[in-house]
Amino acid sequence: MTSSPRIFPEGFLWGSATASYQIEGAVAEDGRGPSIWDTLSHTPGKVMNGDTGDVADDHYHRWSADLDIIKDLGLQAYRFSIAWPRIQPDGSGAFNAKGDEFYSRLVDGLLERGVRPVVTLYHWDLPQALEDRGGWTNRDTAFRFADYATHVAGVLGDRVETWTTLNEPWCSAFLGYASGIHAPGRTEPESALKAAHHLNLAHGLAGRAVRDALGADTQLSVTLNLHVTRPDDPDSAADRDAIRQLDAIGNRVFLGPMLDGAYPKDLLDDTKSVSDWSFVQDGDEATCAVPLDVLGINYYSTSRARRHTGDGPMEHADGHGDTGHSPWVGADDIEFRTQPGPYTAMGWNIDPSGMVELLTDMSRRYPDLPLMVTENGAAFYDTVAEDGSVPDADRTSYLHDHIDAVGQAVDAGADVRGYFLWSLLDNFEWAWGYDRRFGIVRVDFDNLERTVKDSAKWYSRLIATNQLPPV
Ligand code: IFM
Repeated sequence: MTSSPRIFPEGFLWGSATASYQIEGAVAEDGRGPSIWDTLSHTPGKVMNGDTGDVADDHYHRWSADLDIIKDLGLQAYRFSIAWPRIQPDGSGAFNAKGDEFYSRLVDGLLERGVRPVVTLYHWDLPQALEDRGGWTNRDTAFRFADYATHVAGVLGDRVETWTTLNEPWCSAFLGYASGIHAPGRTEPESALKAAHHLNLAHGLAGRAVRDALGADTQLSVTLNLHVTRPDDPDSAADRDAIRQLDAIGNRVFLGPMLDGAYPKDLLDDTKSVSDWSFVQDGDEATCAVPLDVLGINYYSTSRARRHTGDGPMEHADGHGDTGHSPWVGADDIEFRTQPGPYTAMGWNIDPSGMVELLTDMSRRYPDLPLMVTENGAAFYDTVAEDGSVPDADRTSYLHDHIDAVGQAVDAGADVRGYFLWSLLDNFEWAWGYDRRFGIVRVDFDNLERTVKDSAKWYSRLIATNQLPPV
């Protein structure tokens, strides 16, 4: 029996995503200031093979040809981020007209090609000058972010409808300030909690600033990488409680203030030996809860955890890399177990059921809030065939199964409005440099030539028909 192909609702938005530091390059050009990722990537031993984003995909110069690829593939929307240090080199004070012009050209180029621009204001490239004053541990950074957001809204607001404040603040706070695998590379658990709070505050302040500047039609959003973690032994109360704790420090630390207007009490209890949270001031939580029009969700894989008992060594298979410092603040006795395969090149397990679980769960928790998958995709070690093509069947199969999972969630009642594939281009994959390729378009890092991979052709067919093609 052959089943009929999955059809997506009319108007379902199909796009792809990138981020400024991962693709732009031109880090010292046209007045851009240094960011924390410039600093970290130039610190020996912090990024695989000593890679940096100095050149990356050279998208800063090749943007027009990249937009032609977007158009040729039929993508309906393109999610990109703005480099704060390109717009405001020191993170405060003077703005840089050349930065405004670059993103203005990009937005015009998208609109000319019939592609909807979806802007993310912060995808991890904090101006280094702000980190020198404490970075996200400094409350003032949240106010500086709102000023920067107001400026960008003024520059692009006549042409951009959808505004995302932050991308994956969990990574900024906990990988940046607790495990230190991401910039600024600090390993201070209390600083991570402070950073999380100031990111929540930054979201609220900037979201309000953008809405005030652009009016009620603005589509306001934030993108979270919510963790789907399952108990090692579902019958163990201790393991189930470990999952509750990880949900608090991994998910509700942002969902609470942003969507419910308060930090969850269990989170404050779980972390009380690390911090008394006195950096949360009266009225902050209400500020964080700026009303949203859509919630962006990034999903890649699942994890499995348990309370560690006994003296044996702990596994740290949470997929975020191991620096010897845990990003899971207050959860030192929780052990992440190795998941069964198959895996992507990141070592992440392939588990589309997590996508269904996450989308349906979020829709149940926030029934009035539409969802958008703002990132999903996979890194594999691609090979180039003799004819020059890139037959990345493993990526196509991953995409097929995860997009099918999105469809299953929609069938189950989740209000999902669109899907953005990560990523358009192979790019700088943070601590893993150029070793891990997520693109549906190959970038040859010797000559920067682009090659459309087979997965992109498959995705293009899906967009053209709104039906999931077979693999
Ligand atoms: O490359 C990253 C992206 O910057 C944020 N989300 C996860 C992707 C894959 O690791």
